[in-house]
Amino acid sequence: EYKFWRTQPVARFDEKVDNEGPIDSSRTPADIPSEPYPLLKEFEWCTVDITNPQELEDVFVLLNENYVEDQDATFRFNYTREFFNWSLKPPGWHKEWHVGVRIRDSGRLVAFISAIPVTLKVRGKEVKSVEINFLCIHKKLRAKRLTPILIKEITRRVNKCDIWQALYTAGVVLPSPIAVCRYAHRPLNWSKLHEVGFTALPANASKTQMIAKYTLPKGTDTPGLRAMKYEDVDQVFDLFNAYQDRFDLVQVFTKEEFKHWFLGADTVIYSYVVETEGKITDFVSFYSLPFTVLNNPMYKELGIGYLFYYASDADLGFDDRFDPAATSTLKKRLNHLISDVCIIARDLKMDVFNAMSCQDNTLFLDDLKFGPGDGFLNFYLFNYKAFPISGGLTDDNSF
Ligand code: YNC
Repeated sequence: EYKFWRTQPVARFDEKVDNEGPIDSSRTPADIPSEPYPLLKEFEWCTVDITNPQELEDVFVLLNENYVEDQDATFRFNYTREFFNWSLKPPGWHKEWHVGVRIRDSGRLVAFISAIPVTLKVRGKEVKSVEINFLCIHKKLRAKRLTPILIKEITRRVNKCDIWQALYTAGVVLPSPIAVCRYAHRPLNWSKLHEVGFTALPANASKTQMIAKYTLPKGTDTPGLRAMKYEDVDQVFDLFNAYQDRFDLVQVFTKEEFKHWFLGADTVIYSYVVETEGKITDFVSFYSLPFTVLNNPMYKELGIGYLFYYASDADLGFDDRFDPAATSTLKKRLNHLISDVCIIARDLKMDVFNAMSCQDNTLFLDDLKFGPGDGFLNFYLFNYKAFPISGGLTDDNSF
C-alpha cells in the first residue's frame, strides 16, 4: 500500500498535526543531484518548450488522448492549446518545469508533468510553493511505476530552484488530503446533457419538466454587471485580497499574476465586475474547459464553465464578518451573481456550469440548482503539515 507515497514527505492518514510547517527542511539546492533520475533505456527525459507550436501540439495530443476521464469513460477533458498557454505560463514560469518523457527512437511524447510557481498562504503564513498539474502517462505505459519517477524528477527540478513545498489535487486518495470537495453541476442545456448521458432523467419526472426546471432567465439581473477591464485591476485586486482573508488556505497573487489569471486568455477565462457609481462591489470569474464526448454519434464536445474566483464587499462592512446578518447579505449577493454568470455561460453556448462544494459556494449551490456530481477532488500539500482546512466537505459528503 502506497509503496512510493510512504517514502515522501507527506502527512500519514492517521497523523496528528501538532504544529504547522515544513516536514523536512534539512536540505539546500546544493544537496540536490544535478542529473535527472535514470530512466529505462528506451525512454528519455525532455523539457517541453510549449512556446514551440510543435511541442505544444505534443502535449495537446498526449493529454487529449490520455488524460482524466470520468468513471465510465464517456467523457475526457479536452484542454485547448489556449488553455495550456494560460495555465502553464503564468508570470515567473520555468521552461524546465514542463517535464516530458519521450520514446528515444521515435521522439513520441508519452508522459508529462508540470509545475508552476505559486505563493500559498496557509492560515496567514506565506509559503513559496509550486502547483503540480497535468500528470499524464500514455495508456499503454500504465501501471509500470513511471509516476514515482516523474514526481521525483519534477521535485528535483523544483528543489534545485530552492522551492520545497507544493500544492496538488487529484481524484484519487493519497496520503493525506488537507481538504476534500465534491463537484457540483448546474445544467444549462439539460436536453443535450441527457442525450450524451451526463444527466439521467429522474424516475418521477418528464423531460419537459426537467427542461423547465433548469431554464434560466433571458438576461442577467445584477445592475452594473459588466466584463472586467484592465483599468479595473487596482480596485478588483484590493477587493479580492480582502475577500480571500476569509479562508484558511489561499493562493496569493501579485498584481501581475492577477492580470494573467483573470484577463490573460480570451476564450479561456471570463471575468466580470459589478460597478455601482464608479465603485466595484463584486467580482466573479469562470473558465472554459470542455469535455470530449467519447463514442457518441451526435455530439463531439460538451461545453463546460468552471466557477473560478469571486469576491464581494457584501459582508466587509460588518464588525464581525461571520455574523448571521453578514452571511445573509453575502448569500443574497452571491445568488444573483452566480445565477448571472450561469446565464452568461449559457449564452457562450456552454452546456453545464461546474463549481466545487467548498468555501462560500455552499451559500448558493442548492438555491441555484447545482446537483452533486460523482467526482470528488482531494487537495494535498507536499512537505507541509497543516491542521485540517475548513470549508471542505462534512463527513456525510453533503454540501
Ligand atoms: C496521482 N494522480 O498511488 P503508491 S492529477 C499522485 N497523483 O503510488 P504508476 C498518483 N500519485 O500508491 P499509473 C496518482 N495516481 O505505490 C497514481 N499515483 O505509493 C501513484 N491517468 O504509479 C499511485 N492524471 O505509474 C502509486 O501508475 C503510483 O501508470 C503508481 O499512472 C498514474 O496532475 C497516472 O489522472 C495518474 O495518466 C499518471 O493513470 C495515470 O496508473 C494517468 O504505476 C490519467 O502512482 C490522467 C490523470 C492525474 C491528474 C495531477 C496532480 C499530480 C500530483 C502529483 C504529486 C506531486 C507531488 C509534489 C511534487 C513537487 C514537489 C516539490 C517541491
